[in-house]
Amino acid sequence: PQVIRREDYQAPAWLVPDIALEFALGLELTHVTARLSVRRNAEGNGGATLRLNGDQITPLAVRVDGAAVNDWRLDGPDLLLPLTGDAHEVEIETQVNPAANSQLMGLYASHGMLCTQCEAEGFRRITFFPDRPDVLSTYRVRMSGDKATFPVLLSNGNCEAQGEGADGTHWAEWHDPWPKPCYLFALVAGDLVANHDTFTTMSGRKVDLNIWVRKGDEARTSHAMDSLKASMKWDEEAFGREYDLDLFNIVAVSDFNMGAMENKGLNVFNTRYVLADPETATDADYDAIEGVIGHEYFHNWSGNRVTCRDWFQLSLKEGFTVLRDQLFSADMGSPAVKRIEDVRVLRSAQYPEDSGPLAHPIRPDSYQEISNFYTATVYNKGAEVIRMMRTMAGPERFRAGTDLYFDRHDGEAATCEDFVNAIEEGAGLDLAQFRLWYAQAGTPQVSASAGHAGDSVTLKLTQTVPATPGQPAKQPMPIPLKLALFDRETGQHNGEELIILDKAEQTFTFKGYLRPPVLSINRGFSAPVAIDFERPVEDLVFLAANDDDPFARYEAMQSLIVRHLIAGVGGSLGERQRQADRAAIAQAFEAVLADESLDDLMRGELMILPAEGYLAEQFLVADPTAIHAEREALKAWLGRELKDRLTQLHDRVSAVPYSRDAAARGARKLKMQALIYLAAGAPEDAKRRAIAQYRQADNMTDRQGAVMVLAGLDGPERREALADFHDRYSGNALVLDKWFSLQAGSLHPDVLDHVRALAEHSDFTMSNPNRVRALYMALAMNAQAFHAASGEGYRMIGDLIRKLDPINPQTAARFVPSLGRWRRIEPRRAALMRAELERIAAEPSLSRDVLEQVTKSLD
Ligand code: B3K
Ligand code: ZN
Repeated sequence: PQVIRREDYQAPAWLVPDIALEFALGLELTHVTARLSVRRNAEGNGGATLRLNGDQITPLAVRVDGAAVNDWRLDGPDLLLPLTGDAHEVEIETQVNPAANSQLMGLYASHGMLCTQCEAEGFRRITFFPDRPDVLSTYRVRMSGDKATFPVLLSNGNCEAQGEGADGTHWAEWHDPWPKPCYLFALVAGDLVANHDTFTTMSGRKVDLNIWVRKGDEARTSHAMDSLKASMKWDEEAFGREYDLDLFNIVAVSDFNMGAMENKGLNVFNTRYVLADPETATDADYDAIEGVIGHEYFHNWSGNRVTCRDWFQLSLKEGFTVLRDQLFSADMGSPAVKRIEDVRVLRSAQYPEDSGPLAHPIRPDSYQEISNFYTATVYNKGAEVIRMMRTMAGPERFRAGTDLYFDRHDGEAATCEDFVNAIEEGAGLDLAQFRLWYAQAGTPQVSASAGHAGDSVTLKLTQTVPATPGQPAKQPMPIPLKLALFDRETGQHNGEELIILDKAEQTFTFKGYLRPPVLSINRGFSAPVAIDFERPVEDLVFLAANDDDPFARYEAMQSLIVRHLIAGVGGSLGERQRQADRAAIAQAFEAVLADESLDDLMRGELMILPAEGYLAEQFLVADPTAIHAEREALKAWLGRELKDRLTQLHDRVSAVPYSRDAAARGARKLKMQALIYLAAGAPEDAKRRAIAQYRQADNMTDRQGAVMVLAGLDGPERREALADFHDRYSGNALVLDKWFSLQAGSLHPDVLDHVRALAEHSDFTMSNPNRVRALYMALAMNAQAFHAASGEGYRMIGDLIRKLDPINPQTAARFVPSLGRWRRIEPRRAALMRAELERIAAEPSLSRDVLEQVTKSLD
């Protein structure tokens, strides 16, 4: 397989300042004429040949400066065209079949509409073009098609003309004044209706906003619209970024490979990040919509106005934009809860990536298929790395840095190095050593130990960055750690400090402490590192009750639980210790339940047990079933021990009427948590409560929560609830996705049988990525089912990958990492996982996507 390397970057030989595209639209046949004005790049050192990328397309005609030519040739999928001068007009005709495009890359059909997805390399499936992000062009797009089939015709920028054609056709002409790389091109044609609104920018530009959906879905777009307007306002205030066109369109499509896409002026969204009403969307869905709408909107600056030079720089736009959407969501809701959620995602999705066979730095050095690098590392760790710069500089100086970055690179295709330089200069930071965070993969491990003598506290810290594939030896990195030293008696500290650990080993001294204080470290999760701090349980109990940093408080509770569960799984937990630990954990829970200073959203957060994936990370070689059992046992014990408190809690919050305010959302979150513990500790009681909650539910959060609990328990109520849920929402694809997920992710012992039956269900289809993920991602993340001793869970995911790969390689490849973690799993299961990977590898014609992931996982 061909390996693309970062160090091999070369400036493009030819530039394409302008492109005019003409589409004769049809669901089964779309004819494309592309007129490229090409100019030899003074900075490039290519020859006289113009290389245009293609993918599963053939040229119908090639013209240079108006005359047909035939001295072009194909080099694999690419078209090579010899040119004599320095500037030409190249015209190429191609045709595609959107209905047959099951990969959902390029131009494809979905429910009778046409839409595009070009990032990263989908444009080359539409026409021949230098498909690389450092070739920026101004686009003129003319499209025509049957008016009844495609009443709405959209592309980037502004619609400059439209009219009627012959035989019931019509046409529209769009022009985008902002030069952009082809991955930001978009076209949509279909029978859509819009929720229309306007937003006036800080300089007084009135922007028309449209959210386009299929008929009948309009009523569920108001939250998305509110989120869009809030994003536009927030970016002006928080980053000084203003919208730059008179029109902003969002289109919702139900067949989509990922969440959404930031095409200039025409964002295309997965319906699941647009449509919401209380009856069909959970509170988590509402939050996700706000976050994704924000994320795509923020890309207008971090990604579109300043784009990436090459795909190795992906984190330049993604890491930064994730940070921006995190800060936005924090400002819209609870910053404390948002921070905890972000860290939970990082730990359960990114840490395993960083410690597995697919580990890569946030700026990778090589790839075979770029689609495989839209990862939690590039996105979420990328955001953490930029957040550290912000922490070190402080928000104001960081803002000066981002201002400089946008200013300096507006209209350019930039690199991560450009970003770091701008922050360094604008914020006044020395980031020389910090650049290692872009280059080194692996989660740094920090060990801490504290001593006390006289009035001084000494904190000894060591760091190691683990070896990762291709990177056997690492250098120490600067790790910014926020900390506070609490007096045990007063429960107070003298202010938060920021220390930078930038050596392999370092000691920090703090004076003025007559009593040994309790140390709160990595507050706010100031660095994405794992901290190993041996300390007495009392200190954790103290912090869990007293820490004024909400993240640190959560962290103390988590540590208390993590260390107990690890000892339990490792078999090193004596009965006395088990009782003592449990008592401490129950005490911490009681404190959380009783603490009047906490709001319910935060209270609910503090009650969530550490995820199994994160627990597995604590072991060199994990036994997922043992981890699952130990965690369930603690849950059941807490459910029994705190039964009265939990039933009181469930009663209290069940009385809170539905609204979207924080108090009511907090109530619903606690309702869920209370039911989860009761289901484990007092199943009969929980069943009754869940049934009542299901019947009374006037919103999806409560209804889904009740079904989730019932789906894990046995008995006729389970069947009844699932059947009712299915029938009630049979016309709503997004809710049916939940119906699949709830069963595949349930605690029921027969999940594998359920999944097997669901795969045959008439509502299941391999052609819709949401549906595939709903069933199979839920299974892959359900430890007890996926890791069933028989290996059947592995087999089902392996079969899925083999079956899905020819249909949709990008989505198929997303399932490989679950099997790829075999090295970190106990040997018997590891062998079964490996065998499954080998069975996939033996397939005769794997996609580049799956092949890369599988071979790297077997290496
Ligand atoms: N930039 C797109 C992701 C495209 C993924 C292509 N495989 C969405 C986003 O991050 O905003
Ligand atoms: Zn993004």
